[in-house]
Amino acid sequence: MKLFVATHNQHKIREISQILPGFEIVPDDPEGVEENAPDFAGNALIKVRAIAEKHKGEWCMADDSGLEVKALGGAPGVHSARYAGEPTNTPANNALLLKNLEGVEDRAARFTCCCALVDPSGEELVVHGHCPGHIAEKAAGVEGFGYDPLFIPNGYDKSFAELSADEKNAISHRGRALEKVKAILGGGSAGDGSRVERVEGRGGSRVLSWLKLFRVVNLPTVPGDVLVGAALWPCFAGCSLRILPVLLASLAGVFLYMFGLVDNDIVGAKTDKDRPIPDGEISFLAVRIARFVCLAAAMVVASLAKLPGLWWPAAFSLVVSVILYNRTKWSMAMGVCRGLNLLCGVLAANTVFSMDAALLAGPVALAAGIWTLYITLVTWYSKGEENDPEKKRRVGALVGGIVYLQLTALLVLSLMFPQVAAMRPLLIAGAVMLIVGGPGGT
Ligand code: ITT
Repeated sequence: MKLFVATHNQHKIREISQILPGFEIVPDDPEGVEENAPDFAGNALIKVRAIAEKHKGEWCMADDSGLEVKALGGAPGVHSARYAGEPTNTPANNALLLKNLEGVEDRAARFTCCCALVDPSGEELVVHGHCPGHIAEKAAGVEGFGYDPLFIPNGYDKSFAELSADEKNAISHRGRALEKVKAILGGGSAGDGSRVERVEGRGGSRVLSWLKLFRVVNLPTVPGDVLVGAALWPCFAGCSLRILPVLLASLAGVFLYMFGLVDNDIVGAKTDKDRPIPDGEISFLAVRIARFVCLAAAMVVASLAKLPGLWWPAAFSLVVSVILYNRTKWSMAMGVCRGLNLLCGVLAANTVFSMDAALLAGPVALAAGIWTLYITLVTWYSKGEENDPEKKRRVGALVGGIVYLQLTALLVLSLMFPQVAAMRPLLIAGAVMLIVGGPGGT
């Protein structure tokens, strides 16, 4: 497929050709246009519109990119190419950047790439890619172009100019933006469609980034595990359900899950795509603090709820399994996490140990075992889903289906055992949430 690209920058053309190998990249100089928009998207649109006029019925693209340095209030930003004045002079730009950062400790920065596309029908699309990092004290390396010798991406101790082209493209702002372009050109949408930022609908607030980090749609499945576990205890031990500690144990479970999600994104910060850390939407420091806060919040809630002593070793094992899963990606470790979640619920509802309670071991082991197996199989099956939209949809249904399984289990238990009648209002609340919000996705 032919793609006309509005640029006179040969380095960009080389990188675009490397990242989009299956496409015929045709450079076209958008002569005489003035890049005077206040943001990357505006400038990319100015450039692409200038060539789209000439290539009606074809795909056209422009890349507007630049470096944003936190301590300089986002400069050089849209002025990256001409930071030291007209005409573009890379050594002068780099020297000025180093001079402006003399004595500055916080050297955090990010590269941004905005690709504006015009499709054959004339519709305009805009996608972004970011690469967070910091500015080195001095230049290093000879690869790449522009500010590459000064920019050290997060998780690396080498500058962009010291990485090979493949290494840079795998994590760069341009690489990330062009992955989205590839999805658009390949199928008319960016994979699942959600990542296409329509020109008129470009968003992405800080709040949204945090919601994305905590995968908010998935959070409701966690208290469900705890509640099912908690419902098992009174059914078999013969006592009635203590609803408040159980609710607080569910909350502690949610915090432990949030701890796991943040830890997962920290571990995958170098390799993950379209996540708030690699996209530069949330800083490393902020997520490290968030990871600690989530763990501490779980412990505070458990202490306030005065959860029984046995809850603590189960919660500790859960944290260990989470850490293990994030670093090994063993499906079984994820299964064990969710099985332990259920066990935490059982132990939270536990008031006294008695001989009768020993009967509980069988049903609990069975429930936790089934749960561990189900989650292990779903996790194992989900591998590679990011490159397979059909599989992603099926995994979404399997994960979303978890809430229905939990509600059904709770319904059956509450109908069979009067001891858990106290659960019924929760069941109604859960059902209402499902009707209003639908099940969580992947
Ligand atoms: P066109 O407008 O013709 O595409 P340009 O070089 O003027 O070429 P921009 O207006 O988008 O492009 O300015 C981008 C500047 O940002 C570029 O000149 C570099 O100084 C810097 N830059 C962008 N991407 C970069 C990268 O991957 N590595 C190093 N510097 C980069």
